Amino acid sequence: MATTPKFAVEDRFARVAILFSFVMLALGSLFGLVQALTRFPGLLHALGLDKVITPELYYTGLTLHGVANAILFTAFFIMGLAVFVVTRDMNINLHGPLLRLACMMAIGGTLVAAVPILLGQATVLYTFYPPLNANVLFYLGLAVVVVASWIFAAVVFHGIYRWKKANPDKEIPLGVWGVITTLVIWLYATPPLAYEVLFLLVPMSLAGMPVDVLEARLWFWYFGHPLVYFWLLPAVTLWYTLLPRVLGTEVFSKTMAKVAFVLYMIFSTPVGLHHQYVDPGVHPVFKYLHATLTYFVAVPSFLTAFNLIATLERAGRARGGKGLFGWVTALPWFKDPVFTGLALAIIIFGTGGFSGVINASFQINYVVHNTMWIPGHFHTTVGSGVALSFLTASLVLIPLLYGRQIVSMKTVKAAFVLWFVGIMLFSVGGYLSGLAGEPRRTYAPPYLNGVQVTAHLLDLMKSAASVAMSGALMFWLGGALFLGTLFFSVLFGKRVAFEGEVKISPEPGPASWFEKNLKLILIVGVVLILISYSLPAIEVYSQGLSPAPPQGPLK
Ligand code: HEM
Ligand SMILES: [Cu+2]
Repeated sequence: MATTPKFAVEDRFARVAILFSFVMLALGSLFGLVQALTRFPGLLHALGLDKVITPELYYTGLTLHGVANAILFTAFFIMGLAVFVVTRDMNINLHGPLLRLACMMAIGGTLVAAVPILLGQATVLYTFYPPLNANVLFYLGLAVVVVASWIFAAVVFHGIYRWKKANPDKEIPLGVWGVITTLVIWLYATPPLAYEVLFLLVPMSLAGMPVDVLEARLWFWYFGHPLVYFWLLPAVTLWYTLLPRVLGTEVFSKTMAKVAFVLYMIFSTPVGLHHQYVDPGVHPVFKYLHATLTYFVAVPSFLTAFNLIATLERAGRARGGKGLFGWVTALPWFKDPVFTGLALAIIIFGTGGFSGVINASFQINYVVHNTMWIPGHFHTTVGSGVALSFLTASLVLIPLLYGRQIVSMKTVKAAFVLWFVGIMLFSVGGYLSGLAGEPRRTYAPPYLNGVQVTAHLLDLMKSAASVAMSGALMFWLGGALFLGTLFFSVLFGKRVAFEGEVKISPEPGPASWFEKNLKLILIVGVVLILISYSLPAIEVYSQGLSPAPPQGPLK
């Protein structure tokens, strides 16, 4: 089935990982629908679902939604994509048995973690904040997935290292730069998470050991922020490589792209305290340090925006676009679905990026924290900028990896439109209802149970929430249509065969400053992490911990 017999093992890994990731997305998104419906009591009643969608189902579903969509869908797709990019761009084989081991461990760990979630014994949402307590299988399952990801990273780095030894004077292809950046960030981010899970959460779950909330949150968010760049960078890699490919051009500036990757690598990790502005017990000076570093990490995103827009302008002009904006209309907006999907994902991500800069502000964060503003923000970033880019890439990957054609591009385009309009309504509605005070992660928001909020705010909240949730239903429908088409294509699509090589990245030139100084870049990253996290860690540990006993999630 694989396109190139040379990559039989690697392609099998990619096929399994990518298909599994879509199953996770389908499962997780099913509960996105449940969450949206809980905020439409009238509709629930009309559909006779008000007895079915209980608070228990809402919170269990919200846990599954976050874990399956944000952690598992992304991680599995990223592993499949990384293997595809590295094998094709470097023309190398990876260590087959270890790759298989990583795959089996990751899937096994996922299934183990899924059992307690589905049984309602791990309703701790995807941040699994203690003292909320889950069945130990939840923590152990996720720990196995993390160990599998380390084995995976070792396999990929080993392959890249071998290639580099054989080609010391050659530039690392741009797509592989994306893979390296993604995995480096993951390796920077995960050790403290492993510490939290193994030394705090597992003992809490097994032996009822109390856990200090602030200590656990510090290490969770140390991991949690770079996690968002772990999601984003593969999408950025697709924007730098696949987008120009479908337009028949190259990225405007390879050097600027590498600068962006390096800045992401250095600045993604030392910023996690921007999720903890409202947490007491961390000195505001450290929060300001992380806030400042957060603004630095916006720089590579702006570089990416400039680079991509310049690439698009060049492609539009090459197609005959004239004048100031003629190149925009010259682009193949609805002609080439791969272009459509990636371009819409980038536009949606752009809007999410701006709300991210708002979240990062120390003061404004106090207003939006834990309101529906936040789901508005992250469904435009990971929930669309990333998810939609991955789905779009699968239009290319499914024929190449599964040897099947996509059954209907019309359905794909309809799905994109539903998604785009839906997500815009969802995010704008979410921003407004959030500003009016609508809480997130809450079964019964104030407008549903008659809590007194200033009347005009309540009105705003109500109407904005219904806009948001109509958008959620719409983009859920787009996602379902898209995933349905993909599953159908993998199973029943017309068979296609490919001849010849597939390259993801532009032709590499001679080794540049970036290749020669990768070690230095990695060291700078570690030093920044040490500076930004040793100070809050010293504070948290020196002021004395106050462990709290474990709590059931639903009492
Ligand atoms: C496909 C359609 C989707 C719908 C209808 C949907 C809907 C929702 C809604 C309404 C919430 C807020 C729940 C609440 O606070 O009451 C939510 C939370 C969330 N969503 Fe989605 N979503 C979808 C897709 C996605 C995707 C693709 C991702 C990530 C890749 C994602 C990640 C998350 C996360 C991480 C949360 C927060 C969970 C938590 O607070 O623990 N969602 N979603
Ligand atoms: Cu963050």
